[in-house]
Amino acid sequence: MFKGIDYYDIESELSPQARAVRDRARAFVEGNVMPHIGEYYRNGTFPLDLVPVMGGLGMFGANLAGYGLPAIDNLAYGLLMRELERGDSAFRSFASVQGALVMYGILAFGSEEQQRRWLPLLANGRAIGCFGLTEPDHGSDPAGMTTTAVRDGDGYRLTGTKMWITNGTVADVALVWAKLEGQIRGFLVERGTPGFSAHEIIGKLSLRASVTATLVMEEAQVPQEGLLPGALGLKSVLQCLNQARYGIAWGALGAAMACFEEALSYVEKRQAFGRPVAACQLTQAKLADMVTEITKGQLLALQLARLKDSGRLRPEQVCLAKRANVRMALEVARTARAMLGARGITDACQSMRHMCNLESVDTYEGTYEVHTLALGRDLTGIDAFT
Ligand code: TGC
Ligand code: FAD
Repeated sequence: MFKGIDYYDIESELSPQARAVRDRARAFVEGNVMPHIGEYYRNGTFPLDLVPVMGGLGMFGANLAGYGLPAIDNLAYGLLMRELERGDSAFRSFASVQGALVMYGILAFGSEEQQRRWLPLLANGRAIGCFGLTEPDHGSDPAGMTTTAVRDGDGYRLTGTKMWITNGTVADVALVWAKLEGQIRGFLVERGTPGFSAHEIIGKLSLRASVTATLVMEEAQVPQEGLLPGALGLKSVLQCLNQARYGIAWGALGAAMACFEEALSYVEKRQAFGRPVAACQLTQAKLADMVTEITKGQLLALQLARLKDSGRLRPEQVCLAKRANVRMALEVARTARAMLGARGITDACQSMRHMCNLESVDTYEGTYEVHTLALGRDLTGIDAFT
């Protein structure tokens, strides 16, 4: 059973509710993810039969309130994301897209009718959502999107292509961002909508256990009720991204902790030059650095949760944590992979799988560079994006 690493006794800060959420998620990952993840990764599949199970465990939109949603605090939510990503980034990604991007978007910007219809279904995993923002030619700069919506009778016609969309081919509903009369608006596009199709992207060397797709809209016919009335402009998009980035800052810790635990356990047993590899000074230096960086990341995430729960969280603080914790996890995964020697390049170990996944996590939800520039702008007041 995964123990994790808690060098600074963060456990003592956890409420009984947070511990219960963490323990439930840990048991789910131990029982349902770990025995099969090697196979999912190799085959490039996500186990859709686990979606209602995750829904039943309250894993979707867990920190949201209303419509019977769990409304757990953000520390408990962070631990949930951490445990899921300890199994594989694909599971945290699924929960992020479903809860933090789609459900949050509907809750924050949807009509009451949209909320009543979709939130219970998405929460219990009886429906799957995806979030269509990125386009083939506009990733870091979504303001430049070319997908357009035009009014057509009582509804809209959407034309454009969205790319790299998690869950695109398995989603019942896509939250698609498009420009209507020049302004970015959000639309709920249902599976089966005339003019709308989704196509799986194959050949990924990262996040292989997650479904990634292209969404094509050729005058897709979206009824009036599909428009999210409250989503106006890029700011609404970025509000959704903040929620998901918060979860990623926590999730990355799970991947890092899994890699650390795997590397430590291996070097304690593996012999070289007649003694355990753990007895080598260079190995101990690696372990000391890994645990230091993970602990710093944990304290960062802990304070981020406190800021979010007290309503004082600024978007740039989320950028800092997403940027720092994902890059830290990537470094930890690379170091762990090296410590596992040749065995570390096979799927008998998990560190290289986490390492490959984290390359995507470093890129999506704002690349490392985008968050660097967001911080630079916050610190200097000078926009260096262009
Ligand atoms: P900019 O002028 O900076 O901002 C427009 C308006 O938004 C406000 N704002 C924010 N609001 C909330 N949260 C934030 N993080 C915000 N950042 C900015 C800003 O104050 C402004 O408001 P107002 O009232 O003045 O209008 O816009 P910009 O065009 O300069 O772009 C800023 C930039 C580059 C940081 C932004 O475009 C960006 O974040 N780009 C990265 C794109 C990205 O992250 N895409 C993610 C796609 S979804 C995904 O990857 C899912 S992965 C699956 C998974 O999660 O597992
Ligand atoms: P680009 O924006 O083309 O960037 C290319 C490189 O240029 C990057 O290194 C970037 O940092 C750098 N760069 C860009 N601008 C600057 C600058 N001003 N200064 C310095 N460097 C710069 N999107 C969705 O909408 N929904 C999803 O569900 C989703 N899921 C994804 C799942 C996976 C597995 C992946 C890999 C991506 C997913 N994405 C999703 C897309 C993701 O958000 C984008 O890949 C990301 O925003 C970067 O866009 P891009 O790939 O077009 O890179």
